[in-house]
Amino acid sequence: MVSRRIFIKNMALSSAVVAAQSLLPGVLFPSASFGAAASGLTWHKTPCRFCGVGCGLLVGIDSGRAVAVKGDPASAVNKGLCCVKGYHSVQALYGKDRLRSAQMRKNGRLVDVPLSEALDAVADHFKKTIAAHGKDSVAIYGSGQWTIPDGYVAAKLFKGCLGTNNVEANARLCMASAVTGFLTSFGLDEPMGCYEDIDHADVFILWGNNMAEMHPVLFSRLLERRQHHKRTLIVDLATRTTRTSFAADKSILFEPQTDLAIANCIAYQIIKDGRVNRSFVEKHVAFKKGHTDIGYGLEDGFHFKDEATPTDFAGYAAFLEDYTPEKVASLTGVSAADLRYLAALYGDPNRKVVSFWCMGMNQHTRGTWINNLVYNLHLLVGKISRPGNGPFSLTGQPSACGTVREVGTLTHKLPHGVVMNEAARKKAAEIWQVPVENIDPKPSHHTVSMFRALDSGAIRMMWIQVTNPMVTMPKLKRYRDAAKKEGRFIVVSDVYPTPTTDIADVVLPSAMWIEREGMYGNSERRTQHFQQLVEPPGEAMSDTLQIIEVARRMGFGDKFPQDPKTHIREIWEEYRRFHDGPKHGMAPYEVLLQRPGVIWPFHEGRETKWRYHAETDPAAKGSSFDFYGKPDHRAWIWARPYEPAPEVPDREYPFWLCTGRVLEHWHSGSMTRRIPVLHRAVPEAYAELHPDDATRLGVRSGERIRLVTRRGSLEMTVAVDQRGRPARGHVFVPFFDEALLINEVTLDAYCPISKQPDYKKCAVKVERV
Ligand SMILES: Nc1nc2c(c(=O)[nH]1)N[C@H]1C(S)=C(S)[C@@H](COP(=O)(O)OP(=O)(O)OC[C@H]3O[C@@H](n4cnc5c(=O)[nH]c(N)nc54)[C@H](O)[C@@H]3O)O[C@H]1N2
Ligand SMILES: Nc1nc2c(c(=O)[nH]1)N[C@H]1C(S)=C(S)[C@@H](COP(=O)(O)OP(=O)(O)OC[C@H]3O[C@@H](n4cnc5c(=O)[nH]c(N)nc54)[C@H](O)[C@@H]3O)O[C@H]1N2
Ligand code: SF4
Ligand SMILES: [Mo]
Repeated sequence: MVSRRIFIKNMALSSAVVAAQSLLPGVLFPSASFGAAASGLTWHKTPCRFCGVGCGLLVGIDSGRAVAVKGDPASAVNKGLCCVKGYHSVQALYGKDRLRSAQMRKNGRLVDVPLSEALDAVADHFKKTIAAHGKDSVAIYGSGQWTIPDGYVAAKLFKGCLGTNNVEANARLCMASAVTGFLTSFGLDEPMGCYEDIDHADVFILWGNNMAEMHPVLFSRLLERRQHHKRTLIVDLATRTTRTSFAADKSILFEPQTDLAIANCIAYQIIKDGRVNRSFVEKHVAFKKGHTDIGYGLEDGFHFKDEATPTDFAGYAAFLEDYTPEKVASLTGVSAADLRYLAALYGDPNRKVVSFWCMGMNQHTRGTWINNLVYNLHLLVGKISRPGNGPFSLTGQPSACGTVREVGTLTHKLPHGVVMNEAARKKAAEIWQVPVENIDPKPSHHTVSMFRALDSGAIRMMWIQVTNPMVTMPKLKRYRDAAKKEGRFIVVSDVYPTPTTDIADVVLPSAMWIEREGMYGNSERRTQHFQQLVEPPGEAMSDTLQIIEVARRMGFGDKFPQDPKTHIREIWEEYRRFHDGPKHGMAPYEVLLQRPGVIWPFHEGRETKWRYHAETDPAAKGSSFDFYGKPDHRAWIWARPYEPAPEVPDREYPFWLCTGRVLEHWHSGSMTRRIPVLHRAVPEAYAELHPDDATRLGVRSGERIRLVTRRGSLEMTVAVDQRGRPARGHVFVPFFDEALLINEVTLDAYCPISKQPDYKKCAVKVERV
């Protein structure tokens, strides 16, 4: 059996990081250091720049340069451990082609200009565009890699000052279904539990996430639990065999999209076996139905609104009659015995169960539904909100929670509440000191719609920060053509040249991570602060300051702090006013400075690790559970059916295409491909095939195939049994390679409730080249 430390060691070795400096004899990874001698080395805490696990790191600074990294032993998240990306993260600061200077497009070419000239041009162009086409012709598209202050000032400038709700972030591609799942089931966003659940659980069920590669340090905590607690079971439910499957006790493969039927079948069987926690359900649960046959968002101007209609336990049980193990087995490819086994695990009163998921469930045209359906299981058996029992939606990016979800950098959101709500608008207007009429009560565009509006011309100017949409949007060609249309003006803040800076009219060089001060918020509601530790290169400036500089040039200087030394503290303390109280209180700035992260709600000096139970949550009334996010103080079980994916394999396009990630690379690869060991480990994208399909097509690893979908085609190298193994009839391609843009062929269908696209499923033809 794989232990936590061996696992982390293997992960590093397999990616060719035999970096001697990070494998000192006798001690695993005390640190990784790069270059300079360790004479004047000083260590400083910061959260990791990469994934949503949010490991605490200590970065070694010598002569003004970040030269070493170790896991922070004081961090409750990783207790001194770290994965390959974390260890090498500081090298991402020092790629040869870091952007040091602003650029503007002149006669078709990007040329260097002084930063102040570029900022003037951005402010000017905003004013002109708004004057000519109205406030809703301008937009900002940000990221779950925005720090909390970045997102806060963006929301304040656009929603409060300019008066447009055209504020979105790449987390729409990532966490939107998680958000709508939480809101529909509980009325409040973000997990009720925390990582400590892992140390109390007996069973872990993974619903289509490759945790060994995507949340490696957290996954190692599951392995550690298993080592010390013999009855621990890890079950990997997935469409593809990955390193997670190999480390699991049981791997179950299912057909894409059929997780909906699996979850309903587990619920059916729990009821059949008499395993429902009757008293919990009677006291704390309400039953609802919504619309069905809800579409896929493929048409421009697509609109859908769900409505909850009440039902009851009997109605819900009758609905589940369609999901007997025998019926579901043939649809899903999972045996009836395995379906009953899963129900037995959830239903066993003597086992604590944690479910984990990430993009397999969120990037799903029924993403909201499948989130609801997994909550249903925990609610039926009352395994929720208590140590070791809980559904846990994992976040991808370092601050998808902290910035996008908590600050609310989405079209319908405000830092507290939604734009549609008058009280929320009043509160925002009061804190922002803007007239309440400035804040538009109507949401405008979600991400896909925003890029479609760039195409139609409804949006003319877009500022893109900390995201690389010309690699990561689905059905890419349409949205790239849109951005390049006559009369569109694109501003891009980045740290390296990318396919997105390639289409920009103005490029602003950004100060990255520890080159500025900021905060991130991770998957377990933990807010983590970091100081500026090194100087940014050239004229590079933080995204927060860029926004403040543009605001000042547009006449909103008095709305934002102007002192670069104190601005982050001032922004944080202003932002904190939105979240006062036991339901969402955030820690004061001084507390963040001292600790390696603080879990919110932070109330009267204490963290709230488990929400919705009176023993652990000061906002919960009574003596047990209180799902106070809903007006009836109950969590909602939803009857949601299985519905098929919009595009399924057929004669012409006989394979499923799934896309995703690998351990060594971060998304579009702009940072990790500039870290030599990570780049060498996985230098280019490839198409994984099942060995039987490879034989049938007459191709072997290293040979070339062409992938053709209804959107376009792409040639790449085949990989058989290297990193992962897709099921028969499936192809898997990672999206980190800007030279092999898999999003040229993906589909832009989305969940009608969350508006999150489904990058995991479309139909593809595979041809030997
Ligand atoms: N190394 C590394 N780590 C990362 C990132 C990175 O770029 N690199 N990115 C971070 C971010 S932002 C994110 S969002 C996460 C993503 O983390 P994950 O979601 O774990 O990773 P992906 O590779 O996107 O998803 C692949 C999985 O989707 C599942 N899947 C496919 N179709 C279906 C389906 O129909 N239903 C279900 N339930 N599952 C399905 C498959 O089983 C497959 O293994 O990783 C985070 N961590
Ligand atoms: N095919 C396919 N596509 C996908 C997905 C998938 O599974 N399959 N997953 C989707 C998901 S879950 C996500 S989260 C997105 C991620 O998609 P993106 O956010 O578009 O990808 P990143 O590579 O993380 O882009 C971050 C950019 O910010 C830059 N950068 C780094 N630090 C800073 C900084 O401090 N300031 C500024 N201004 N720039 C900085 C980096 O160089 C990089 O260009 O991709 C989505 N797209
Ligand atoms: S697991 Fe995530 S947060 Fe932790 S070191 Fe690795 S990339 Fe960074
Ligand atoms: Mo993501």
